Amino acid sequence: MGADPDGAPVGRRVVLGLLGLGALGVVTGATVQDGLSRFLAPIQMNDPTGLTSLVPLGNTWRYYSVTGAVEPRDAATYTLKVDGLVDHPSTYRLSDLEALPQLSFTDDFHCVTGWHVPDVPWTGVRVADLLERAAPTTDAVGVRFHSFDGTYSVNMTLDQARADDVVVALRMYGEPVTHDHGGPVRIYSGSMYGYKSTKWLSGIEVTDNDDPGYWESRGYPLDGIIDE
Ligand SMILES: Nc1nc2c(c(=O)[nH]1)N[C@H]1C(S)=C(S)[C@@H](COP(=O)(O)O)O[C@H]1N2
Ligand SMILES: [Mo]
Repeated sequence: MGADPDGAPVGRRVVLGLLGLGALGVVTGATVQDGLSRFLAPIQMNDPTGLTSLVPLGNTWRYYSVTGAVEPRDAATYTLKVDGLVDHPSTYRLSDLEALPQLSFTDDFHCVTGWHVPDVPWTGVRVADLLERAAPTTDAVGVRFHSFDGTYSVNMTLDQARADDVVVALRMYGEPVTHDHGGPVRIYSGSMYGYKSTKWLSGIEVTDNDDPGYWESRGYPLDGIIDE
């Protein structure tokens, strides 16, 4: 728990505020609560205690960032690099990504800490398509997703990254991915826990290994597959 600019501890006040809104959600119904949770969620960033996941908000988003506030990138100048062990490295602008075939599907989002959000509509470019265009070399075995937060990364085997439901997501709920959800562009890794879905995506690097990423090197399973 931190302190606000006036020096007052924020932890207790934030938790009590969330409890109040959680109760409001119960009496006013799911639609209002969904709206509230999107408005509310930025204050739930940086929750090293995991305490907010115990608050009875229902099935709503927690907006995570292991690095605190992330400097937003403008959609007009955003670029995504696909490089590493490939024959054809390239840099995509958002408009380049938009011009590629888009896959749309709806899926439940599961964080490994227990919360989930049902029926999230995603639209994006399959990582498999970007890898095919890049043409991995024969010694390529893994993929590392990099974030422009400067810290977060995710490992995957080449096969996992090529799964049908692993996308560079451009849209969420039919709208451009918001900054708090990792826009302009984030990964959505269907069939895997949320920590596999890199926010603020800056690069897809093809590698000769499956070395652990940020959470994987802190004890989360290497593959993150949801088995249920
Ligand atoms: N760059 C970055 N990506 C990230 C994270 C993060 O802290 N930083 N957290 C991961 C975890 S643990 C989860 S559950 C989801 C949460 O996505 P959301 O913040 O859109 O709810 O993002 C994943 N991607
Ligand atoms: Mo998570």
